[in-house]
Amino acid sequence: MTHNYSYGCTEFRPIALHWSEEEELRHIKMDHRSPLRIIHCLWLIYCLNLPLSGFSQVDKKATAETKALYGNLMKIRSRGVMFGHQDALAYGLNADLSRWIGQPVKTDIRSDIRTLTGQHPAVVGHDLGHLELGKPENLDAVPFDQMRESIIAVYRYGGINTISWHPNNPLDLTKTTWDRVDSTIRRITADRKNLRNYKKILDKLAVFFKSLKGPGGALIPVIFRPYHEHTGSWFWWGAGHCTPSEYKAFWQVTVKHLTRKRKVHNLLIAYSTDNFINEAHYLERYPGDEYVDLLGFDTYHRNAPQSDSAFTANAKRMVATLKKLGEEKNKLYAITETGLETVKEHDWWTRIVYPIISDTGLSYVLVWRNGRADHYYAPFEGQQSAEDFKSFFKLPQTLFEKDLLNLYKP
Ligand code: BMA
Repeated sequence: MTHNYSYGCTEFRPIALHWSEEEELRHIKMDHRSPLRIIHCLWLIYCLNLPLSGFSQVDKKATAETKALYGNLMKIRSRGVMFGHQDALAYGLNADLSRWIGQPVKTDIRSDIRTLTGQHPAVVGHDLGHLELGKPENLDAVPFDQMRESIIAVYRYGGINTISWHPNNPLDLTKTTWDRVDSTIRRITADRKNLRNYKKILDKLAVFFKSLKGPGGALIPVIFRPYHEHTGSWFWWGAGHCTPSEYKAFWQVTVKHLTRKRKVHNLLIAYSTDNFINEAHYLERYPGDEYVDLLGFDTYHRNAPQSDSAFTANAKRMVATLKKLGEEKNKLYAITETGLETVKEHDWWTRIVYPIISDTGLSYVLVWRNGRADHYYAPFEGQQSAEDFKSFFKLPQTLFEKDLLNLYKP
C-alpha cells in the first residue's frame, strides 16, 4: 500500500515536500511514542491544512468544496457508477437526426439523456480546445461563455464537470491537436522562450478555471483531464512523439503552473491513457501520485458486433488494473471516455456496458459527444438503443442527476 499519509503518525511523510537531510534525520531519530513527535505531527497537519483521515488529493490548498468533492467522490462509489456524457447540455440530436443547440438557461435545460430518462447525466464533459487560440468557441463550436453557463448549470443540479483539452500545437498554433510532429514537448520544456509562451497559454486556462463560480460566488470544482490518450500517437503529446520522462516533466510543469503559480485551487487532476496492455504500460508515463487525483482510461468499442466479447474482456481487464492501482494509491478511477459510435447495438447499455462497470468501484463512465448524425455515442429520442438505455438508467448501480446527494458539501 502506498498511501501518501498515515495519521497514526508512524509513517507520516508527505511526498510533495522536500525535506532537508537534517530534517529527515531529525524525523527518523524522533521516538515514535514521544509527546514531542505527536505535537510535531499535529503541527504539520495544521500547517498543511490536512484533514485527519486518509487524504491523497494533489492540491493541498484546494478550495473547501473541491476537497469536499474529492472526499464525497470517494464515498459515493459504494452506491454505484455515475453516468457521464460529453457536451451533454451543449447540443444533441433530435429523432430525425437533426441537431439541437443548447441554451443552458436556469430552468428546463435540455440534454439527450434527460429527454429519455427525465434526468441529466451525473457527469458532464467539456473541452477547452481552442481556448489557447483566444477564440470565443471551442474546436467543436461550443462558445466558451456558453460552456461556462453549462458548467454552472451542472454544478447547480449537483452534477460533476470534467474538462478535457484538445489544444493546438503550442509551438505552431496553426497546427491542430492531431499534429503528429515529434519532439514538441522536449522543445517546449528545454527552451526558455518556448516554455514562457506555453505558460502564457496555461494562463488562459487559469483565467477560465477561475471564472467558474457558483451562485454563492464559490469556485466550482472541476476534474481537469489534460494530455489524454497519450499511449497512442495521434496527438502531439502522444507516445510516439516524446519519451516517458519528457511527458512526465511536461505534466508536472503544467499542473504546478496552474495550481502553484496561478493558484487555481478548484481542480481535481485526471490522468487518462488510451487502451493499455498491462499495469507497467499504464504507469509508463504516470507523472506521480502527487500530480494525479483520478486514474482513467479511454476505450472505444469498434467493429461491433464481431468484437463484442473482445471489447468486454479488454475493458474488464483494464478496469481491474485501475481498481488495483486505485486501491493501492488511494485514488479515484474512472472510464474517462468510451462509446460505440452511433450505438448500433440496441442492447449495448445493459449487455455490454453494465457488466463492465458494475461492482468495480469506478467513479464514472463517460460516453463521447452527440456531435453529428454519423458521430454520436449516447442515445436520444427514437435512437435504436433508447429503450435499453432506460433499463440501464433503472439498474441499481447506475447513478444520474437525482442520485447525487450534495457532493460539494464538506
Ligand atoms: C473527437 C471527435 C472530434 C472532436 C474531438 C474533440 O473524438 O469527436 O470531432 O473535435 O473529439 O472533442
